[in-house]
Amino acid sequence: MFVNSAGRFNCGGRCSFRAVMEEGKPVRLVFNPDKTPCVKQCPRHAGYLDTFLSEDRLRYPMKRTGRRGDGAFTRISWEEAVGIITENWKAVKEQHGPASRYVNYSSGVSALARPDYFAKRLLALDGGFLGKYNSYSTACTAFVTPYIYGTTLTGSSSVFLAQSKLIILWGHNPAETIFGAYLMENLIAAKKAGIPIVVLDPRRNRTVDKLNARWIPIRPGTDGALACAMAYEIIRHHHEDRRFLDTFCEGFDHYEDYLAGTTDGVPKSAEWAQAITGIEAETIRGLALEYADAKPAALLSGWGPQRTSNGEQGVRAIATLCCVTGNIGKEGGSAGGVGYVKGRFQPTLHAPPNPVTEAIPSFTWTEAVDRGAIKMILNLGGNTLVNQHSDVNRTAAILRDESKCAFIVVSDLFMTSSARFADVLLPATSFLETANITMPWEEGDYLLHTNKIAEPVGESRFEYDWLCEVAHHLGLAAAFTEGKPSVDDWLRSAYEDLRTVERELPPYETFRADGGYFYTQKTAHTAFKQQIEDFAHNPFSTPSGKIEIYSRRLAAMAIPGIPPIPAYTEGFETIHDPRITRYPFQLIGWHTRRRCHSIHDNNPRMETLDPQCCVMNTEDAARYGVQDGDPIEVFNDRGRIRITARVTDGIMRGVLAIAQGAWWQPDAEGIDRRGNINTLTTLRPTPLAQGNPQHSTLADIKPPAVEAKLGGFRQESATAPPSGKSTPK
Ligand SMILES: Nc1nc2c(c(=O)[nH]1)N[C@H]1C(S)=C(S)[C@@H](COP(=O)(O)OP(=O)(O)OC[C@H]3O[C@@H](n4cnc5c(=O)[nH]c(N)nc54)[C@H](O)[C@@H]3O)O[C@H]1N2
Ligand SMILES: Nc1nc2c(c(=O)[nH]1)N[C@H]1C(S)=C(S)[C@@H](COP(=O)(O)OP(=O)(O)OC[C@H]3O[C@@H](n4cnc5c(=O)[nH]c(N)nc54)[C@H](O)[C@@H]3O)O[C@H]1N2
Ligand SMILES: [Mo]
Repeated sequence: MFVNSAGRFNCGGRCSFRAVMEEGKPVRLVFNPDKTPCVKQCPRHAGYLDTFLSEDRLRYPMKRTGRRGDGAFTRISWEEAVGIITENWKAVKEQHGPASRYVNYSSGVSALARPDYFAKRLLALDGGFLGKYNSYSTACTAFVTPYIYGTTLTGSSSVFLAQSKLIILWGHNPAETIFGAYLMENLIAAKKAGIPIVVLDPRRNRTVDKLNARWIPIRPGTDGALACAMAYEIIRHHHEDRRFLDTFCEGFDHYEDYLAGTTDGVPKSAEWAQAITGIEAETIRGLALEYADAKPAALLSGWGPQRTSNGEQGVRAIATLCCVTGNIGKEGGSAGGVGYVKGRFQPTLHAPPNPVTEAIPSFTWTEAVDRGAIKMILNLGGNTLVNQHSDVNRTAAILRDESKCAFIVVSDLFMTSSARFADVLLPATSFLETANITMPWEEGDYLLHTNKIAEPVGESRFEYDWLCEVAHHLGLAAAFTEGKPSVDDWLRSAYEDLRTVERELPPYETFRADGGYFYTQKTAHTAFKQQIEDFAHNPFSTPSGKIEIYSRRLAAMAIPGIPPIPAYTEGFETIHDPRITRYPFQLIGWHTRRRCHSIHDNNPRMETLDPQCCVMNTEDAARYGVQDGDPIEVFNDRGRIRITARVTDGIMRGVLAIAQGAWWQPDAEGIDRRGNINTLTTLRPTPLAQGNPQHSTLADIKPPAVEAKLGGFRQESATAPPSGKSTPK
């Protein structure tokens, strides 16, 4: 017996598979790399059954017994859980108003029927909730890209990489981050065809090895300086595309003055950038001219460089470099920016209007709790309540204060660090246990259907089911459900709507039975092709109708650190921060292939692929007397981590790296024993987007000798349950 189904995680891709069933249970999942090639790069799908059917699953609703965050809970019935939620839901609205209710960012259910969608739907019908904008993924780049291009759809289909003469992967690691089901396939094909590939990253990332690419290490947070210097050198050598700049760009002359040093007396030369980026001036000049002369050339940016304290400016400078070389709107070229690709129509569920118009940047919710603006949090299918947010010690302290946030609901599969901060903790069904529809990242001519292939674990329920009961108690059942008693009804209805525009789609029953649909007609899109080929009829969607190198809108905002041109501005927590004397390392993170964010951290099979560690440079390690495999402490004034050192030449001197997503497991002293990087990151937002600058973090390490005196070393294994986990009674 087989059932066709699909993964629905925020993993960079989307996989279709066939579950082999025995006695009504999935025993094996068979993937089809011809259909969703991302499975060739992704080891995580091999861990789906282990992770999601693990003994660690939450099995019944619980309520908190001890202090918030201590992790002591007692078992309750669903009826009681729904009763407590309804009571607090109403009380918070009466005492603090609807705008004090907040649904936290979450990506555990990356599909059409999302728990947070249904929660916001019910809140909107019940007077409203505090809205949010921006994500943890692309806060800086998605916010600033429209200032340049008037849209976030600046990406092109990766199939056109075959036409590139040079590919630059800028802070990009698709061998691990996937970034759409086809990208790595097309990069591998490009490499085989002899197209040179360069990777700019403080770490020698897996993509460098996978593609046998040229690695140029760059100091974290200095990408904007490199882009400025490349533009300067290209112009100085007269290799720029002047016609492109004159025709399509607004205010380039201001930027050119800045590059030449007319305004501040400092030419933004390769030598200038060498001191900032740590890259030899000759290398910078060489790369600049190589990029300018390879026509077309694709400069693809990952989102690592924009998760920094000056992330917005870096994005602007890199996009400008694409203008300087005239690579925009051309097959095999690229435009920079956030890089979302215009794709097919997707199914949607229409949200009722939120009567509350106030919204916060999603990263700043802790600040809103701290000033008393948020009194109820629904954290459904996400771990950003603690683990994936920044400065988890400060976050935990804010959450522990019950005079601030009065009520927290968490719905998850596991006792995560976020789950431990719930007042009511609900067991959710996993993707094996509920149907859904899921869409590929960016490009992809397919749509997948996740089918139910296992019975719900314990008493677990999909969030829609209990929200319907809350709706009933609020007297809003009819409006909330619109006559659709189950999630399947919502899926079918959205699918039928989609079929009116995507006419190739089969009937719903066929789509569901096949686990999705792969369109026979393939799409391929080059961003801004129309603008470049027929500008008179297709202006850019900016106020000037051109690509805005100089932005009047940003000039009017006059935000410190955000000048009107893409000048290099240094953010906070850089090597020029006075705290560098105490915390001499720049700490960055990355998205490891062993996890999807925090998912699979409790899967020991995945741990063997990429054991949680702190990567450091050989020379730095020698100075500190650290050897590969030594236990070390990584710390700053926000927190401490005990972790194993991994010593290598594959990272710049002065830089440490810890993969994001490990489960925060503080011991009695508050020292994290598992290696959650957010123990050390800051809550201070970036200047314009108010986004998460998690790669701008200063830290120091303590070598093993000091560590031994501190009382020995113990790093939690991947299998250990988080401390504080209590067996519900
Ligand atoms: N395996 C796996 N894949 C995933 C995910 C996952 O959790 N696991 N998550 C998915 C999601 S939701 C997202 S948003 C994406 C994230 O995708 P990205 O944000 O692109 O991924 P990161 O690994 O954070 O960063 C990419 C690279 O940037 C480097 N980097 C860090 N700081 C800097 C810097 O200042 N300058 C430069 N030049 N490079 C820097 C890192 O070393 C890393 O190799 O990945 C998606 N894919
Ligand atoms: N330092 C640092 N922090 C980061 C990042 C970084 O690069 N560096 N990356 C950021 C990015 S790009 C993102 S997108 C965020 C991701 O942040 P989150 O969206 O919080 O991602 P996860 O940690 O995967 O959390 C998903 C949760 O959903 C649960 N879950 C899985 N399946 C289901 C289900 O079917 N139902 C329910 N109810 N729950 C389910 C999982 O157990 C897990 O606890 O993290 C951000 N945090
Ligand atoms: Mo993300």
